[in-house]
Amino acid sequence: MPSSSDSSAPVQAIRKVLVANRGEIAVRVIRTCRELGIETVAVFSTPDRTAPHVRLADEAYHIGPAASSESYLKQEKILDVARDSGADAIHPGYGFLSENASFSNACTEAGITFIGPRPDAIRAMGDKTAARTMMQEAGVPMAPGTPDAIEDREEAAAAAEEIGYPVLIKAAAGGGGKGMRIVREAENLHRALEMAQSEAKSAFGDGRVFVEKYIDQPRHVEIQILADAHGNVVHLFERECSIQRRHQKVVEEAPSPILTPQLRAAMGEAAINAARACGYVNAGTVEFLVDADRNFYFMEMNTRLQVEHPVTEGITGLDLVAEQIRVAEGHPLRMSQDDLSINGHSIECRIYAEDPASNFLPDPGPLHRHVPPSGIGVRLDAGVEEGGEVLIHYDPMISKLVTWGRTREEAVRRMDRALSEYTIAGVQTTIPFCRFVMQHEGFRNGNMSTHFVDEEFSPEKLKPQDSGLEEAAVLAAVLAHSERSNMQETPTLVDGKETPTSSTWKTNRRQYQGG
Ligand code: MV4
Repeated sequence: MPSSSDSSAPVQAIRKVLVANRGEIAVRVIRTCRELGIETVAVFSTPDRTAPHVRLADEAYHIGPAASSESYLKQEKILDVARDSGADAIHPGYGFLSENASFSNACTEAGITFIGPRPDAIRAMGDKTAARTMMQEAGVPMAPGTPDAIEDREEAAAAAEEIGYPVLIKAAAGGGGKGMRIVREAENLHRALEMAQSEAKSAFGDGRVFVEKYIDQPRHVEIQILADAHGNVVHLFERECSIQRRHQKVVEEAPSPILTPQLRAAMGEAAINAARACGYVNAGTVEFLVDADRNFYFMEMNTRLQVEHPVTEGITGLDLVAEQIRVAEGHPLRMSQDDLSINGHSIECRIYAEDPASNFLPDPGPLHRHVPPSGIGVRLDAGVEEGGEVLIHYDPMISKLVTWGRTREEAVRRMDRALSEYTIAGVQTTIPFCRFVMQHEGFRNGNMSTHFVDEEFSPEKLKPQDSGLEEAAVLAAVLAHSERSNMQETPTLVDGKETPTSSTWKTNRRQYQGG
């Protein structure tokens, strides 16, 4: 067991968690709470009143209209619900308030445990130049670059000369690629600088930028870490996330097909040092770029539970939400690095209501049909269900399909099989695109970079049968289904119980009165 450097920190059991989120991640958190015997409180916007997370929680409170700014981002409203419902902790999920330092602080001030890092850690990692300086001091490998934001074109030109072209201009307040510009030649630097600064200013209200050596054709490899309040930090290996489109991940897997045990150990150690340097507590992710020669460079740290965490759960057998809760209660980690090992391979496909044939245009709408795949080695985390709706107000992700196999090949084949079973009608989805990826020779060989989608995918590569015959079969199924429900052959379910008919009432009354 890890040693405890601060044995005086109190352990405070969490009995009731408010989940400040919606969709699949809210469902994900509620499930673990239920397994742990922890009560759950859901919050919901008006169009989410019938959503799965509302039904699965023990209690649910309306917090406002559809717009996130008026509901899921309303700090005061959410804290009021926490107080009124007697919740002793808040889980923020990802997105929304999950990386909001002032919210983490406000929870603590209100005497409610924020299941996430402390505000100073969130703040330190939110400013990319501050994070760079901190990581430099901690000895975390980084691409050559300017330590601070650059003031003017002269400073930028001097820095770029020293670093060597090509360089990348990045926003200090950034992340997600906004305000980013590649510069291959000195003559383009000035224009790129101005564009990056104005884009950063309008996206983040902060025009500060810095310059880094551009790493060409990198892979995105991130390390999951877990840190307690006693100074113990472990890493839970890596996730390979190179299959992205416009900075949105589509397929993730663990372990990465390119890491050697030596590289894994070195990156794991670097990630642990990054977490220690900012006094990190909770689950977190340190993102790295890996170049063609397998050098790795710190990119940023995400101070939240990430969308793709299930692949790490797949290869470690851990429940990351359960570990987050234990750490938030003040327990020391229950495992040391030596207790951890990789078992098999896990892949996640994000299923979005987007049309891959039309430039991934979002296609929100009613889910007339949603038939999840199942079988050996298959997990589906969905935030919407058949009869529900993918709402236009939020992220159009429908679900995350996760497979596990003893080998990468088994996990890939299983994913392709599961995707082939997965039936959705009512909206266009990225299922055909994910099948394209699973069947791609480069992907099957584990040979991909962050340029994979741009370089390898075009709509005509989608299999035609994915839209033609299957759609007809689905339409037939929808018709058959609606006929069945119109005929009322099956009893209507309300809250998982049969609606009592007059005959069942009479039977029951007779039983009670006669008993
Ligand atoms: C880079 C890079 C190449 N060299 N930094 C994209 C989002 C932001 N978090 C950082 N990003 C990148 N930083 C250097 N020095 C390439 C990217 C990048 C990228 C990184 C990961 C996954 C997909 C990407 C797509 C385009 C660019």
